Amino acid sequence: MGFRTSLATAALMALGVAAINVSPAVADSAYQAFGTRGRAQDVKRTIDVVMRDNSYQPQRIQVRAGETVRFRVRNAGELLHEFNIGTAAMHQQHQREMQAMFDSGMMSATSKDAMAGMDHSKMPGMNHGAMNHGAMRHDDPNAVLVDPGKTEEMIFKFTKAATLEFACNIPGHYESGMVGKVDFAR
Ligand SMILES: [Cu+2]
Repeated sequence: MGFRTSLATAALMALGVAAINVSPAVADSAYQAFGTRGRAQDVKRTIDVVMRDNSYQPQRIQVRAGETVRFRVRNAGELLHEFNIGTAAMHQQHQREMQAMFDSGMMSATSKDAMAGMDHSKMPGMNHGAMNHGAMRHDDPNAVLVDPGKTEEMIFKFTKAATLEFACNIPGHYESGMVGKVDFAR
């Protein structure tokens, strides 16, 4: 079971919600098939991405195998959005995990940190150390969640060409158009 899946499940149980059986068909570390966390000193190019409700600008990006790219991701919308690079199968799984986090109240439509103000002592069994709420998804080098009005950066190294999409896995957003193509230059 992946890290995020465990968190989502732990949150559901802690909140007394019936645990959803999220059975990951794709491991959370699946990004390692095509990339890894990039180092700032290797960045030669920055790609600016603007997210709105519900679209991306640009809708297509081009990268090279071996390239380290800094993504500067601005959320110009009024809703919470994600910039996540992965295969279609990875996005499908993340959509299930996101749905579980929304259902549990860990996230809301406008904030990745919906539980920040809640009293954690009333949630028995929760691993407070690991539950860094909104920050948890920042552990994934291939994804960043951006609150409305904010800008976040993500440095990713593309190690291998693959069939990839960038997408927002907040419930309903992928379906309404928050998905774009990653092209690999030859
Ligand atoms: Cu979105």
